[in-house]
Amino acid sequence: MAGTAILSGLLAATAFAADTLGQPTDGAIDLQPAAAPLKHDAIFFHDIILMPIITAITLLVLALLVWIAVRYNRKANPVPAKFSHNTAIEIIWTVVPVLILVFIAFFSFSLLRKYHDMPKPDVVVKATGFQWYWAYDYPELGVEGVESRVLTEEDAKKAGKPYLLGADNALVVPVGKVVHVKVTAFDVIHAFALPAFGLKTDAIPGRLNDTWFKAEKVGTYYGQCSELCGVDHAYMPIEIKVVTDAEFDDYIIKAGGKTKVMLAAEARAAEAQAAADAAKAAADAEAAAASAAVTPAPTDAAATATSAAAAPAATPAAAPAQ
Ligand SMILES: [Cu+2]
Repeated sequence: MAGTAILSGLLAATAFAADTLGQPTDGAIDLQPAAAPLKHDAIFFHDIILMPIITAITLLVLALLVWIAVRYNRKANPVPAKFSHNTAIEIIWTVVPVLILVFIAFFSFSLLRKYHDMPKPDVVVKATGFQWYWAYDYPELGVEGVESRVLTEEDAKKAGKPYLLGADNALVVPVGKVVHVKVTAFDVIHAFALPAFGLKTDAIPGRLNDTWFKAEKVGTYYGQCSELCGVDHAYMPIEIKVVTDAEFDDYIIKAGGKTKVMLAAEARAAEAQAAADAAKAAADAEAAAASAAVTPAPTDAAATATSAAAAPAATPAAAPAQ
């Protein structure tokens, strides 16, 4: 009875705790709701593949324990059987777990493949872990060293952000675009993790790890450093702000960078300039060749005459000096 009451109480609590997208919810159980493809796949793997298997095995073992305790206790079964070993049952309890593991491995490896088989990126960001904050770069867009630090409890309250999850500068990315995150660290090992996107990648000094996500909804999403990295490990949150394309372009320009459109226009202009330069050089060369054909070149005889005429004049001038 008490168990049922606790269970129904728990269910009621979870039913009332409407999950907030992108951050943990008080009183909720289960995984944070997904806001990116990898997380949907991870939730499928957890809820549809793993949980039923875990539940079935737990119930089977519990049933076996109860059956043995009831049927074969000293009172119910005063004369125990003397046999040992049973080939058939030993084969079964070896083969069945192997089959279960192979079944799990099939889904597990296909999920792992999705993490590593990254679609072509629209935006590349680099996240560097420091003791104890994150720094973000947009290497292709010319924005570097955006430092992201934890907000004090008071500032977080003012900004309406959860304390220990809210940061002063968020990592800003566009919605519905494939974002590659190059993860590394400056000093010790950190980890770049964000539950709603299904991200968790070690940030290792001297190494560049890759992960990716495609945020499905505009909003603010929170994660934390997830590798014990020192005394302020709990104070280096990860805040990702997902915005529209136009807002993202604004952000990049304000941060001193150039948008993809600007870079493409610059590349086109540089190409046009190079083509114009090449055309001008070709025209110049052609004009030079044409003028060379019209003006007769000095003949060898004329050159000899000139030098012969100059030579006697030079000799007497040089003579008095000797
Ligand atoms: Cu850390």
